Amino acid sequence: MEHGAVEAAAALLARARRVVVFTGAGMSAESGVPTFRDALTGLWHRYDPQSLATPQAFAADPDLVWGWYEWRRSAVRRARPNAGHLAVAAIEAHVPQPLVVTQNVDDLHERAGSPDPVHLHGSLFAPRCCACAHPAPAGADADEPAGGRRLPPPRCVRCCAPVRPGVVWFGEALPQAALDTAATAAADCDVLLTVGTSALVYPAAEIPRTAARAGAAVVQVNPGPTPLDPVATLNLRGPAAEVLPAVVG
Ligand code: BJW
Ligand code: ZN
Repeated sequence: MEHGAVEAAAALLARARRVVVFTGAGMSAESGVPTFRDALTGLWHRYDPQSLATPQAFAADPDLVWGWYEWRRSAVRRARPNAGHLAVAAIEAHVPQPLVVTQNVDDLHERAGSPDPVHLHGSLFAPRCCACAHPAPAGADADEPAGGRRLPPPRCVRCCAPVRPGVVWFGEALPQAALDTAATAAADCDVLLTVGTSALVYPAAEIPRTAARAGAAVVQVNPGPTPLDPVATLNLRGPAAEVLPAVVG
C-alpha cells in the first residue's frame, strides 16, 4: 500500500461534502464471506451461476437454490463486520452528505453502524413470495447446513407459492428506487470511493463510471486490477480491512 496515495485519499475525503461509498464482495472478504470471481476462493469458481443465480434455476430446482441461499445466509449470520466496514461507517459519520451503495447481499454494513445502505442486489434477509412478492420471514438458522444441500422453500402465507431469496439474479431488474438513488448520488458527488468490486456486473458497474463522467474524484480500493483502474483518480492496492482504516486514520 502506497503511503502517498493513502494520504491523498484522506485529503480528498476531508474536503468532500458529498461522498458515495460503492462496495462489492471484496468488502466482506476479510469477514470470511467469499467473493464471486476471485480465483480458487470465489463462489463462481465452485458453483455454476446459471444453476443457482437465475430465475430459471429457481423454477427448475427450487430446493437446490433455496438450500444454497440458506447455507450462505447462515454463514453471513456467523460472520462479523471487519475493520473496513467500521471505517466506512466512520467516513459516513464525518462527511456532510454520505451514501453507502452496496452490491452485497449481506448485512455487514448495517452491523458496522452504516444506518441505511442502498442494496442494489437485494438482501439474503428479505425473502419474498415468488408469485405475489409478499415478504416472508428470514427464518431460523440451520446448524451449519452443507453448501448445496437441497431444502424445500417455505410457502407464501398469502398465496401458497414458493418463497424465493430476496436477491437480484442475472437477467432480473435491479430495484428501481435503489438504482435511482445510487445513480443520482453518483452524478452529484465530490468523491466516489469504490471498494472490493470487480466492476464487471451491470448496471451496478455504471455507478463509479457515472461519478467519473460527472467530474467526481474516484478512489478505488482493491488488491488487484479492475476495469476501473483507468477511470480512478487514485488506486489504493490492498485489502479493504487494511487500506480503509489507514485512510480514515
Ligand atoms: C478485495 C478483497 C479484499 C478480494 N479487499 N477487495 C454483457 C455485457 C453487459 C451486461 C451483460 C452482458 N450479459 C449479461 C449482462 C447483464 C448482467 C451482467 O452484467 N452480466 C455480466 C457478468 C456480463 N446483469 C444482469 O443480469 C443484471 N440485470 C440486468 O441487467 O437486468 C436487465 C433488465 C432490465 C429490465 C427488466 C429485466 C431485466 C442483474 C445482475 C445481478 C447480479 N447478481 C449477483 C448475485 C446476487 C445474489 C447472490 O449473492 O447470489 O450479484 S452476481 C454477483 O456479482 C453478485 C455481486 O453483487 C455481483 C458483483 O460482484 P462483485 O461484488 O464485484 O464481486 P466479484 O467477486 O466479482 O469481485 C470481488 C472483487 O473484490 C475483486 O475485484 C477482488 O480483487 C476484490 N477483493 N478480496 C478488497 N480483501
Ligand atoms: Zn404469495
